[in-house]
Amino acid sequence: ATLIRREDYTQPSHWIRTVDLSFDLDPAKTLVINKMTVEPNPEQPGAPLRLDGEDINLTRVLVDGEPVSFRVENQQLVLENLPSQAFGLEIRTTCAPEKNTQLSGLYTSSGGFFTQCEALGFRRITYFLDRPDVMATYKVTLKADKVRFPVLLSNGNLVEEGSLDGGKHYAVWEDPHPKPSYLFALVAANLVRREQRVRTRLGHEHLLQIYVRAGDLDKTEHAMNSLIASIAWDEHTYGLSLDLERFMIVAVSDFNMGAMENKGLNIFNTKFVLANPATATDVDFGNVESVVAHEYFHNWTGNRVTCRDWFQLSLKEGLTVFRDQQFSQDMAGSPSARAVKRIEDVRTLRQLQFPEDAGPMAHPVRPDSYLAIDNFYTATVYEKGAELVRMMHTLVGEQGFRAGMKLYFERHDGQAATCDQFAQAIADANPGSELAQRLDAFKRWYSQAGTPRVQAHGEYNAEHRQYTLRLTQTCPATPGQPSKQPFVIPVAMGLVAADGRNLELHLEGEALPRGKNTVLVLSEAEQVFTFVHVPAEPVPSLMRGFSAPVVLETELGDDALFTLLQHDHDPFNRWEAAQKLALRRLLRAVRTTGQTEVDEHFVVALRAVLRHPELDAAFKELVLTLPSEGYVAEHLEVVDPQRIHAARETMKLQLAHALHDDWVWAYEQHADNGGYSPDATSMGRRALANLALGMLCLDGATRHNPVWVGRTLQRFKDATNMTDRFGALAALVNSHAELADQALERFHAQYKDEALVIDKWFSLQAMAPEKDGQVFARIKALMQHPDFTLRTPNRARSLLMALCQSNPAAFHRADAAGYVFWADRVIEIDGINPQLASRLARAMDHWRRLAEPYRSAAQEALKRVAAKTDLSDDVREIITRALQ
Ligand code: DPP
Ligand code: ZN
Repeated sequence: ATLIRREDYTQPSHWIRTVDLSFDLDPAKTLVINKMTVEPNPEQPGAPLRLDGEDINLTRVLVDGEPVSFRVENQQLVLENLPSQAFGLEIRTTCAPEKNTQLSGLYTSSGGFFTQCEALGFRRITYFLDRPDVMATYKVTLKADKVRFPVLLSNGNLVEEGSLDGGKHYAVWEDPHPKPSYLFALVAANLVRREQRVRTRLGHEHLLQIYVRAGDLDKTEHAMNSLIASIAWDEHTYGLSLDLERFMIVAVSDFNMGAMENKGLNIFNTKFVLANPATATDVDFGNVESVVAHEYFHNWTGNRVTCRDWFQLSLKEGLTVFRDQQFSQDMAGSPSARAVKRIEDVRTLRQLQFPEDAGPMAHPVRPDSYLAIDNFYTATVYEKGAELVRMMHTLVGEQGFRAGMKLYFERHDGQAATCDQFAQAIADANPGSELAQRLDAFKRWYSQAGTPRVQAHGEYNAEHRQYTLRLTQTCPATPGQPSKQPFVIPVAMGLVAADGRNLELHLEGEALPRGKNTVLVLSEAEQVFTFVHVPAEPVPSLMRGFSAPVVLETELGDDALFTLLQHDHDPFNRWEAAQKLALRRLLRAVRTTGQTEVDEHFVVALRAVLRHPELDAAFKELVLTLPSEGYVAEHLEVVDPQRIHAARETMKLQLAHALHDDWVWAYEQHADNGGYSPDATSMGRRALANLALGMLCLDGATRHNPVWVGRTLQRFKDATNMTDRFGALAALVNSHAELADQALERFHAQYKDEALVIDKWFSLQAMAPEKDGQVFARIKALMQHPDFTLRTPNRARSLLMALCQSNPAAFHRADAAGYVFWADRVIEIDGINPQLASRLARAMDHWRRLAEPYRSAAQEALKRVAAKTDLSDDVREIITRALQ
């Protein structure tokens, strides 16, 4: 394997214009006939054609119908002395879908055929120029046994179908839109469907279909509603319409990713399609809505305009995540519900991307090199990439951004484009904007890795009624990038007076005040902003709405944070103030005694939020939830996971006790048992009720007071939807109540045929707060459970990622047993599914910052994996970087 570099990009030697693929589908041996029209690239006359192929058997190569000589080297089919004009190329291969445990290319799941081609799966189906800048139109013929595989699907439109001899049938599909090979898909399986015809604003009719296994049809309504809403939203917001007569979604239970945007035939992990109130929680409903939207939005941002090369992945992913975030905010509705969604998105970014940016896998949003591209489907490319788009949106405004998108499609529709071209289009549509003026500097966000730190220092001059705000920025070194140039950072901000007023913002030298909220642009290492006519010493509210993916190092004392928590106009910064207050106390405990002591002032402030007459329940739930152990660890030079766990558990228990009556009030006010509706308000009420119940159950279990534990068990039994039932079960499990085992058993018996619910059952046990090694022991025992398997990624993740990524106190053990377990599983899974293995491998990214004895033990485990000579490129890349 060799390192692939962005700067080495060259055009392909040939273009493939049309592809006529025919499949004779058999799980053991599938025959693929691939007839292409190929055109030499005039810029590279006479160059040999090197087609990628992996794990397939080549049986025939014809050029313009004649056999030719060829050779296969380094997983490439090499053809020389080809015609200098367009020619026909036919390639026959066979593959064994049932043996394909990697789930990349053509594979079987529950007896059906499915494909996954992004990023490099198409080469596991046929020899091809498997790169996104080679775009062709596809005609696909599928042949399969009629009884076992009654549904035959591929991209585009169905043009023909019928019966064949020997109990087989066939279908022919044509996709009129040229596409890169990674967007190819086929499905042949025994599935049922929900379908609906919709008419769009332009008056066009479309057929929407969702295919699932028999028995899951009653879980498809929410996905269908989400799809219809996505189509309407993209037309309304960006003027982008569905360009196909038919749009299909297929659910499959064995899938590496969340979902895949294949043209007209999205293939989804069941987890992100199936939802009904009885089996899915509110979080699942929200995820289905946003993933359905995400994949649908790719139809324009990804498919119509695709990526020139895989280094440009964020061109489609960052932009599409931004679009699905916007969509979900619009669906949430009220300003407060929008803020809740924003807070959740930022929490995800901080939990996943900030650590990535601070570790061995730190890479720019547009990476410079990779060994395995699958390793770069990261939080940096996706979530930080979305923040880059959001900053552009902030700098040019809503209308300006829409104009920029319009220009982007005018320029690049039908092309394979780059991140540079996207930024250029947004800037060109907004001449004179802050973005256009500083485009080159802004684009450092694409090329420089690391999370910038912004320091703010404010001074109030009472005599001149002036407030000067000094902002400075730095960015830590990352692998291969020892020093950084300043970033262009939009700082949305306001000033809040001690009495709670949000002040008018009047910058020195400007004729008019800017209102109570403005955006400063920090583009130098240090800048000073002076506000005039400031009546009293203010508390600065900076990075409102989290206006840039940076760490704001605040000098604010507790009193200032209490002021923001109580009065800031910006809900994000109210939440942030509470997080900072909690974080500060947790860090103090970790650095000193290990024990937190929550102070009355903090308790009173939290109580005020919890009992606030106007704040939404969803927002309260976020404020009252403590920062995660991982987020606390991010703020420490040396990480002792056990100390962090102890400090956080103590604080949680103290808050459970100190706010006992308030939790009772919150539970009783919000735990209504009415009909289920997945709207933002109802979801918020359930979230707060479940948080309150968890606190009451914890307090009860700890004090051996059976009242609330008993009520929780009753709630678990009586619940009329999965959110409430699972919330009660989680309360029992997380408080280590004696009744938990009985509830777990009952839950398993009740849902044993619902794979996605059983995944939750595993992960709940694997993520329980560790106590005397019980959780780790249970995870090891659960590995032997008859329902457990490493072959289905969702199931494997439900135990292994839950332990290694989400339960630091169970994973990081003084006896190193967690690391031994990790190394064994990485090696074992690498033999089955390298993409899954490399995700698990990343659990050790941060070993260097661990305190002893964890650090040495972790290093030893990494070295043991590194010593294996037959590792996949995927795992090799992660382990090598970690040890570098
Ligand atoms: N299927 C993945 C996504 O939609 C990769 N494109 O993000
Ligand atoms: Zn995507």
